[in-house]
Amino acid sequence: MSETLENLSSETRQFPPPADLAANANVKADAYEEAAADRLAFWAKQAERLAWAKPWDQILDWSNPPFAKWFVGGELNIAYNCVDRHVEAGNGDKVAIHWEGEPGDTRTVTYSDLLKLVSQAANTLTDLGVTAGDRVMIYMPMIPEAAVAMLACARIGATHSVVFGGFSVDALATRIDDADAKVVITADGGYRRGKPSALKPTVDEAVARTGRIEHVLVVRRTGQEVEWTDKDKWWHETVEQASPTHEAQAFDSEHPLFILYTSGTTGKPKGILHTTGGYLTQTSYTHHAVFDLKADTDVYWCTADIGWVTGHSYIVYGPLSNGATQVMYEGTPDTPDRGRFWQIVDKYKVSILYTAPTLIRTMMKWGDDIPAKYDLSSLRVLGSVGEPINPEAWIWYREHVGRERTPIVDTWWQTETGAIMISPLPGVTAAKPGSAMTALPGIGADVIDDQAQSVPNGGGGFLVLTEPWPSMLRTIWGDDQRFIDTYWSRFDGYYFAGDGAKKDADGALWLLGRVDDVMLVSGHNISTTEVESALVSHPSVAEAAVVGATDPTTGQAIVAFTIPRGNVDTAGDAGEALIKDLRNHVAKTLGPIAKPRQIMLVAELPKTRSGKIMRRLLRDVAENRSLGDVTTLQDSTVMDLISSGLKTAK
Ligand code: 6R9
Repeated sequence: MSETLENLSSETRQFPPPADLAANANVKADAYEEAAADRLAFWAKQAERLAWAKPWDQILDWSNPPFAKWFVGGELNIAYNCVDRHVEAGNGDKVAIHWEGEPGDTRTVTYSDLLKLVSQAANTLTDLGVTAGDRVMIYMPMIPEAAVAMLACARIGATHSVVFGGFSVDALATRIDDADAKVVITADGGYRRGKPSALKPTVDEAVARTGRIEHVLVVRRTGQEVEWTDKDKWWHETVEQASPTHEAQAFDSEHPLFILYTSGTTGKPKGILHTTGGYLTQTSYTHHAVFDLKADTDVYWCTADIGWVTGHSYIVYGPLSNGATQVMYEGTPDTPDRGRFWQIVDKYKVSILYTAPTLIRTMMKWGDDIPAKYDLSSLRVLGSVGEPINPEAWIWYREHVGRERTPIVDTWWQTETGAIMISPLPGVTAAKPGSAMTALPGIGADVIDDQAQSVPNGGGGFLVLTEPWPSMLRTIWGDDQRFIDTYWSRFDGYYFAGDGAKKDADGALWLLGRVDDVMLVSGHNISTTEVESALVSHPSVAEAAVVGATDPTTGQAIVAFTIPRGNVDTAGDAGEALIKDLRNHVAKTLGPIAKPRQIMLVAELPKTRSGKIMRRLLRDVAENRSLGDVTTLQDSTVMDLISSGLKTAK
């Protein structure tokens, strides 16, 4: 049986870039030709965006695949590139971070301030015995010190591993053990949903459990009571008292920069290892190219948490290496009210906004009138990351946030790829809503079938990356074999991303979700994404998650969990009528094969901290099983809500 995906939907709308943006774009169409003519020379040119202490001898060493080395022999310091050189160039007074705390307190951090803080933190870490190659865990709220901590580690060659503030003791302790870390940097807590949310107690328990940690550095953010142990040191009594000068030493291009754990769907989390020169080259270039960043005039805002790879590459390393001015926000989008994001855009005149489909769909659910109250005319480029963006959410984003002017860049990438791989270029691409369009210049991507043959336009299959790229993961920390098995063994010579994808008639790429989530219904492979998008295109639906549940006649059957829009009546017969209408709507949009067996109306969906729907848990519900691992859920009460809602609905 062929494992190739069916190609069901046919979205045809297309939006060319505005003429002025196209005329002044940082990167134009010729970049694709330049990179195609000589890929390695293209990346060497991008590496020259950075300041190297020692030039490289070789651009790429791919003599021992899949273990790549980029810019071999070169040396640089990441923190110097992200901070010092902007100060040296006379931009010390420029704002690096407009920080907005959830309660409304603010801080302005200039590049000079950042240099001082990073130098002080580097001196403190050195005093605590941290040296190049040591691992440091970071478990922080969204405050400037989170970025400072990362840069201070990079400055002294220590490898950081950031864990989402809010992950459990178990998740933190497992990661401390796997990375064999010796220091944790944390805070007493941070503000979420209008109140202080503690972090330190989780660290205390994890530290007690692992026994490996020598020191815990604690930022005072909320002022809440904390337990104190002899390992603990206040940030304000150490870092803020330390010498503000620190000479950055250059490290090898392949020196380890960070380990970031991906939860994966099953098994032990994978510690994805990224290194120095190639990673910074690609994050810096893609931030410049995909967002068209003009460092002198743009105000950039990425709403991701620092604990997600998006926060690493597009809050810390990409933007700061480019000398950007950015907004950093601590809290949740509905505190104190549902207009908070738009109020921030309006207040700081944000011109580039990078967020996730889950947030866009939430904003859709809350209603068009909320963004309409704010002045969003400063926005000129909008980005999306984390999941496929349904065409209807894309259109809503453009209409209600971009006011029908701004290009949208739907950026596909992964923790493993380190930086954006597939995306429109805002000044070049006529984007289609729901498609990430094409591989960026210098990147090789394809869709292949189960025989590893490239599928023709109109076909569907597996997304693979066909060439090594500068910011690629170098291995899974401590487990080279798992690195080979997970990514390089399914198709010879290709990186297997784990996502399903299709090519449309023009060859544009449409991402269709994880292949583990693909449903097999009466012998047809159907993607969850397409059925979800069909549901979201119905005017009564805000969000939908679709899973395949075991079925005696069809093998698997489609079960959908659907959140109605705020104003929709779902009580009694109205709910039944809506469900019937939705089943028919999907059948009409995608064909009868995609008609869900069952649709449940729910108030929430289970999501990870980065906003990805955890379909695995919904499958457990659909198949009446007890729930699997819920430790990476953003809100652990959601599953109770869904299960109890279903019981009362029956
Ligand atoms: C950056 C990030 C990676 C997985 C990836 C894919 C999904 C991310 C996407 C997208 C469709 C996009 N994904 N961006 N799917 N369109 N624009 O999200 O990293 O958390 O490691 O997740 O996210 O399934 O394989 P990470």
